[in-house]
Amino acid sequence: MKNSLRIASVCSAFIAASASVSVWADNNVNHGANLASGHAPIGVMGDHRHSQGEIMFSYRAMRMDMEGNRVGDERVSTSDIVGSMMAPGQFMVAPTRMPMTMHMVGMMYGVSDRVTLSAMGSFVESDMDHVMRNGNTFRTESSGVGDVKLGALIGILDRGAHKLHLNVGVSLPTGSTTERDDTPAQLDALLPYPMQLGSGTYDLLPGITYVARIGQRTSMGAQVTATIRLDENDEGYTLGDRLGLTSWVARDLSDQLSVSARLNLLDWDNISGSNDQLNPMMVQTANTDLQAGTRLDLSLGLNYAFSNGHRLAFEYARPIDQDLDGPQLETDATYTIGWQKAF
Ligand SMILES: [Cu+2]
Repeated sequence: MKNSLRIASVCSAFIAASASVSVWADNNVNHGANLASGHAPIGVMGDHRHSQGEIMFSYRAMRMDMEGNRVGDERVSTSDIVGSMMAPGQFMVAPTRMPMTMHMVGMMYGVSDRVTLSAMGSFVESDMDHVMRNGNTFRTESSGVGDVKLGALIGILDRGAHKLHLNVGVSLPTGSTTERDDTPAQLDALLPYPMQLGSGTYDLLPGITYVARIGQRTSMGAQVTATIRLDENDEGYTLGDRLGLTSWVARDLSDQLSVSARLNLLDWDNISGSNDQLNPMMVQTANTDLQAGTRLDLSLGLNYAFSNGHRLAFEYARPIDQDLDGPQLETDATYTIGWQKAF
């Protein structure tokens, strides 16, 4: 992790921690769960619990745009990546662009006032555009179901306007790790790691979430989550572990509408092991040592709570800084739109 990112991450943690301490004394009886800001920005998962017997359905669509490459925090051109001849650190092919869309359908159920269970399924669609050393371009595509995530939110503190819960979960390997498509080099070629739909492994999803209300019209929260891979997949590799740290503030403009700002720090490791059908000299996306990175996003969001209980929300995230083991495609923007309804 580069210094600027380390500093930014420490700062965001401190902002969240100091805000938490400063509002600790403020005991607001109105928990504000029905206000627009009673739910976190839509990009945050597992932020709220439900009361006993309550059930919630949700749908989210997340679109991530990646274009252009980086090594560390510096941009590199595709001509630098492919070069004019085979040289160390250069590749036959360079990816130029990858839009990815994930549709997520979720359910939450309050087993008790303290414990909420959750389940989420997803459908993933990705395209990747490439340029070859000779200047020719081509596109590969993959789509299908992603990994299913099961979890529980376990309340550990509920004091007036302050709530703290543990997130425990597991990701099941329902997404494919054997997606194929045609390339100029080979018909029906195995696609590289970022174009696969699942991890292929059972993953542990631990986390901790703090949310609070500050006065009548403001909410805030902070969440730390991790993805820990428990085994090796059938193809012989394990995706890198992931760590996420996020903190947000939301303000109700009316009972229905809130606006939010959020910092989100993500850190992910390289792949261990490898799929020996992929040639790491061909393209960076097939190289297990060029997958790790750290990114800090700033997000702006809107939550709208209809009086009949339906909720709509939108969040737009843009990286402030990213540092990638590269060459690796950089992220330019993430959009999330979602619907929620509790019964
Ligand atoms: Cu819910």
